[in-house]
Amino acid sequence: MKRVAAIHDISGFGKCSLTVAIPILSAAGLEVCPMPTAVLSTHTGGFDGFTYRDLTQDLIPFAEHWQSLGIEFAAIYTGFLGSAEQINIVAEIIDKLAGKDTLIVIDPVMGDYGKLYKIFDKNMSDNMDKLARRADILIPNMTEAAFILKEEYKEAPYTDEYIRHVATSLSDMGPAKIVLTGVGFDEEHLGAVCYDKETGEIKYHFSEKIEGIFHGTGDVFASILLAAVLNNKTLDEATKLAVELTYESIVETQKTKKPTREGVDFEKILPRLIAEVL
Ligand code: PXL
Repeated sequence: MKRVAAIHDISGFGKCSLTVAIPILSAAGLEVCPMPTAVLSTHTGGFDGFTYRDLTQDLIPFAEHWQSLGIEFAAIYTGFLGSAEQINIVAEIIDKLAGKDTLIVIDPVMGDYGKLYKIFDKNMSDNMDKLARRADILIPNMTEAAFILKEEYKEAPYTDEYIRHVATSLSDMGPAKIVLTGVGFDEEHLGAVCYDKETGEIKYHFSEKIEGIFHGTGDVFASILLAAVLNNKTLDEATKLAVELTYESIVETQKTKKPTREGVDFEKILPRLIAEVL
C-alpha cells in the first residue's frame, strides 16, 4: 500500500484540508499519515469567531519521530499552512521525510479570486515560492500562481498564451509538472490545465461553469488528482478526473441548497473515484 504524508490543517466544520484529503486518499486505497499544521473549529472562509490552534512548534518533532521510525512515503502532500514560518519548516520536513522516489505534491493554499485568505499576509505570499520550488507537482489556482510569480493577478477569461506563460514560468522555478486550477477561456466553462516540462505538453480539461464560491473545492481537486496519480494514472488522466469529480461534487451540493461555506458533498463521488482508480 502506498503511503502519503498529508501536511494540512484540520478544520472541524466546513469540509476542507485534512477532512477532505484523508477520506479521498483512503478511498483510493492509499494510507494517509496526517500531520496537522493547525486545528480550527471551522475553515476561515465565511465564518467568524473560529478557534485557531497553531501547531508550528509540533511539526519538526512530529517529523523527527516519523524519521526515527524509518517510515517511507510514496508522496508528501502539503496544503494549508498557517504562517510564513511554517512554510520554511515544511520545506525542512520535506528534506527529512522524502526518499529519492517520494513524490512532492504542493498545493500552495493562499487565496482565491485575486485575494489572500483572511489570516495570510504578504510575508506568507512572499515566502511561498520557496516551497513551490520543491514540488514535483505544483497545484496552484490562478490567484496563487500570480502571487508565487509575483505578478499581477488577471481575471478569466484567459488566453492560451497567458496560461502557457504562467505554467512554464512556474515550472522554470523547479516543479516538473504544473496543474493550474480555475482556468477559463470563456464565461461558460471552468477547468484545469496540466503542463509537463519534460514533454512541453499542455492539456486542458473543462466542465460547465457553476457560479459561486465553493469552499474546499481546491482540496477536493488536489486530493483526487494525487489519488489518481498514485494509482498510476497519467497527469492528464488525473487532471481530467479531478475536474469531472470536483464538478460533480458541486452539482451534488447544489441539490441540497445548503450554504456554500459548509463545503461540498465530495462523499457522494467517492464510489465513482473508487471505480475509476482502483
Ligand atoms: O480550502 C483551503 C483552506 C484550508 N484550510 C483552511 C482554510 C481554507 C480556505 O479558506 O480557511 C483553514
